[in-house]
Amino acid sequence: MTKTYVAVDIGASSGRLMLSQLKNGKMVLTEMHRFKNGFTLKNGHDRWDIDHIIKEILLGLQKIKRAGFSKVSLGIDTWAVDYVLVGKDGNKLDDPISYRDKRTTNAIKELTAKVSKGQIYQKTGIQFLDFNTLYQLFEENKELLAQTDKIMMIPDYIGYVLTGKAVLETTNASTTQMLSLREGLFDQNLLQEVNVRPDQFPKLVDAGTPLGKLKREEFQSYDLPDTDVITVATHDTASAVVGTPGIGHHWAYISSGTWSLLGTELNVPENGPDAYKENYTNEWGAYGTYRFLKNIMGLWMVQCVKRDLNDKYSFSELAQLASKTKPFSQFININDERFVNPKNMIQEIQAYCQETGQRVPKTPGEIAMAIYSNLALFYAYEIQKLNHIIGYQIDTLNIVGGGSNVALLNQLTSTVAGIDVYAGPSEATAIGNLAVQMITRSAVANVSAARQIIKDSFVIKHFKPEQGKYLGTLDDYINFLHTANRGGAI
Ligand code: LRH
Repeated sequence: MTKTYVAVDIGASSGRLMLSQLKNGKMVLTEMHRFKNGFTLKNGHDRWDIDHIIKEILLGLQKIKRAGFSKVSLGIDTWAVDYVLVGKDGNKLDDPISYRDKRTTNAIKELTAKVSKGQIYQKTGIQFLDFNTLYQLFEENKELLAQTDKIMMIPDYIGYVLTGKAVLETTNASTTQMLSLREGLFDQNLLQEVNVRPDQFPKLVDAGTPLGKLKREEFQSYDLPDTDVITVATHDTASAVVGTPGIGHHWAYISSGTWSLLGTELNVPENGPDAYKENYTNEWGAYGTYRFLKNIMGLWMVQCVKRDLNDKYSFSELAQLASKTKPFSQFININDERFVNPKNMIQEIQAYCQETGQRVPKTPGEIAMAIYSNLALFYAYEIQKLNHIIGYQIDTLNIVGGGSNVALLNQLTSTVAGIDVYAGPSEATAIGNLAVQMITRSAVANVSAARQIIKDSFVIKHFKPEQGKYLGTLDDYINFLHTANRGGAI
């Protein structure tokens, strides 16, 4: 019987259940369920509604069963760093707080007064983002932490609710900035600094470990398929990298969604002085690889603009309006902290342009173009930095994720970076999630075989640099960033 695989892939703005089967050596993908996600203010913090997410997953599984699939394999991936505190009775103590909550604004400064930044980077090789789990735990309510039996990362918690089995999957665990890069275990000193005991985490497991059966008897109000859950690369970015076709010799990727994660796959981590200076990260990838990358603000800015315009325009309408305006009309450091969670993104962008003496974008098209132009420039600058750190030239950029659908952005990126861009698949995260399940079930041999299947199964568009266009713009942008210290990354 043809095996059926389901990816539960949940991002900061939406979640989906994607169903796949291998047919004639190709991956056939069908979206079975999609739902909105987001955080809301509750008990003084921006929180995720985790019960709602789980309800949507069950509804999606019910649709799958009713579509005639009675037995499936399932993997779960979500965004990184956030966690659920689970009490001794096995229930969550509260809804998880979002990494965009303001509680960690000063945490890096406070914690690194005790353990230096250099030491933390030496130990973990993970970039400094003030929302890393390390800083969230540093700011955690101490009473709750004392009542906590287990700290579970979001996808592990979902797996736990579905199966009753608790694990800590390593691709996601590495984003805590608490694992030792060399030993692969929690760093005891860092745990002590945040008042956490090692036994408060479930046991570490690698991507591709079977977890257990869905407890159908506990969810009797739903009509559910017989489901075997596999712990995949539970960090969405790790799944996206598995799901990247890997076209080119020295290829880089951008997993382009709410965030743009730009980097390359390494077999040996790189946490020397240059990587430290540029705040590059060595997140753990599936099958012993490292995701050497940088977080770039990404389509979050467009998502906020869409929201600020009361959803009057779709993403593709915004891109279309943008394409009618002139690119590079203003320079913006899109990684400026002010864009992490502003009250109103449009006003924040306009204020930034005003303060830096630039033309203020006004229409929806101009605002969207300001974001796309500066994303492209930021990507191009990061590729230069990446080349410098790794000591060889990236020759091809694979853009995957929802952002790979924005042809305008792909073309601008290719031109200002002077590099061939391959765009797609847009569902790389779900595809990587499915690929790890297929490898675990021995239906696919390994990641390179999976990447060949991905190349054969999905539309991948090629963008070439437009010769002679926007000459000098990247240099001007870099100069802009370095004037008045505007180059500081978050
Ligand atoms: C992307 C992502 C990214 C993390 C951020 C918290 O969804 O997982 O890799 O840095 O969310």
